[in-house]
Amino acid sequence: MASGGNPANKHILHSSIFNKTLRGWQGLNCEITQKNLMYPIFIVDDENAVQPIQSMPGISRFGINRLKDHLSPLVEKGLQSVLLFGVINNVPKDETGSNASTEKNPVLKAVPKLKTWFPSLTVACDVCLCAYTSHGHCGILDKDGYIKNDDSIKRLAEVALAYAKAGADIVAPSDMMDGRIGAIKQSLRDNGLVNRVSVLSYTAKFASNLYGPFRDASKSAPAFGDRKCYQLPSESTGLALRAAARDVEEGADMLMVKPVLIYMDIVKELKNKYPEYPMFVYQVSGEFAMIHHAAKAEAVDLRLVLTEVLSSLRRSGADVIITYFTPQILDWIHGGSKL
Ligand code: PB1
Repeated sequence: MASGGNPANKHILHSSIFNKTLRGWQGLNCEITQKNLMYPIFIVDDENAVQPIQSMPGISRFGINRLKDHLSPLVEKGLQSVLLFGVINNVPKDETGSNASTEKNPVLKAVPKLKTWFPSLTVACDVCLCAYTSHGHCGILDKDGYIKNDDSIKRLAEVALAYAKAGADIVAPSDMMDGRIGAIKQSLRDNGLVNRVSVLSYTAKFASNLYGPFRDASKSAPAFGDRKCYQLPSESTGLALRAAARDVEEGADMLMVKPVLIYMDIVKELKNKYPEYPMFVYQVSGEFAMIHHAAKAEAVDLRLVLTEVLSSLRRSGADVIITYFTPQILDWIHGGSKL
């Protein structure tokens, strides 16, 4: 027989998948462990509140006095990182989001407590103005309602610095203003914090229709218009590539694509282009709701479909998945079952 044997033998696939071990070897880079998860949490300014979020079943806003009880069992199951979002009900909102960087911001109160309660937990703070501005946009506006980019990135750097000074390990600007990464890095450098606070850039964040439940949860919907002048068009790969090149140039430590389920092509392209950067993906509120309601309607099995989605995100190049399903996933992992 010519060297190489019968070429038909090369195309037998069943011999690679006839048992669980063999199948497991086909996707070793798709595994999900605690280090691949970041848990988003809403922190509200009513310190004793637990407020279930109607549009995100099973998810609540927590007052600072209820956080320890909620997180302790999750940390015991190996939770390694959280992403904090502030929600203010009793604090005035204004044109520049002043209270994003005052002691009235519940996240600023929560960070030092979390670092004390859970020394091993990595704490990231979302940096944006929309939950603190009267107009609900992510930046500062001029009198005609257009973004004032330079004023916005100056303000965002102030907010990021406040979180850094409070003890945050990571600041994560989700605003999508041009140049905010450089402004935040410079502010951290000027304050002697650039070597111990990481910048997770929401690099390729699209003007998606999948943010509705979050905006309900954080009361951060724009009072008028939309965010299409600063979030990327869903059709654009080029702008995602340009955003990543910009953020890498300005010193981002880690990159992110958001949403993810319908943007995995972008994840793969950015991970291939920047393999030296941890790639985060954000399974946003609308994605959470879609999967939750499909499972509730018994159209899919939650655990099976979520496992398939998560391993697909890893296959596309995601290193860390920001997901509201984190508590369930920790339960499954802690239960010893492979995800
Ligand atoms: O889960 C989600 O939908 C995330 C929404 C996201 C939070 N970073 C933003 C999307 C939006 O409302 O435009 C909030 C913007 N700072």
